Amino acid sequence: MSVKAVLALGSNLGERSDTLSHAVADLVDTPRVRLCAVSPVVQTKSVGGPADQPDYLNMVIEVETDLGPWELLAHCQAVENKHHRTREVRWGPRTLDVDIITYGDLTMDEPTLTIPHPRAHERAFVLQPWAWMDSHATLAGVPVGELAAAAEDLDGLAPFEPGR
Ligand code: PH2
Ligand code: MG
Ligand code: MG
Repeated sequence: MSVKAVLALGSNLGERSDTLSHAVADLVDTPRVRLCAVSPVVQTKSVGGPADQPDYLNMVIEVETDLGPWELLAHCQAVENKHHRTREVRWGPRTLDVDIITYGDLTMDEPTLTIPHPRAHERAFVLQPWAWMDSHATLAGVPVGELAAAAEDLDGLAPFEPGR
């Protein structure tokens, strides 16, 4: 059985754009995770965590997978680790963050994995690229474009233009 899942990627340290491209390739470098759609990359002001962090690049992808949710989490963490992700400060700067946003229609709430992602509904850095990728997408029944328009961090988001 396979399921569609939405994954969010973020990077605010190092060669952010290269890291995101390589991470997408790594995430789908197994027959068990297949790429369905890719969002535009956006540059975003950091939300939460220590002040004065570098801006993020963020994007989302849609995949079709026959990994279970825990297997998919382990897979995302393996890709984070490959890109030298460290976990020192909560919401601190990072080379790569890969979060599971949705996994089919599954809802679950465990200490180390909550699906849908518990803050996705209020984060323009997830919702806006998602809406651009899939104009019909909904989260908890609400169009993601509507959620993006209401998100407090929407002002800090701009399409990423490499080399500018
Ligand atoms: N991720 C966080 C905390 N804050 N801010 C932006 N702009 N983009 C992120 O990906 C992000 C964040 C925790 O994962
Ligand atoms: Mg995150
Ligand atoms: Mg994360």
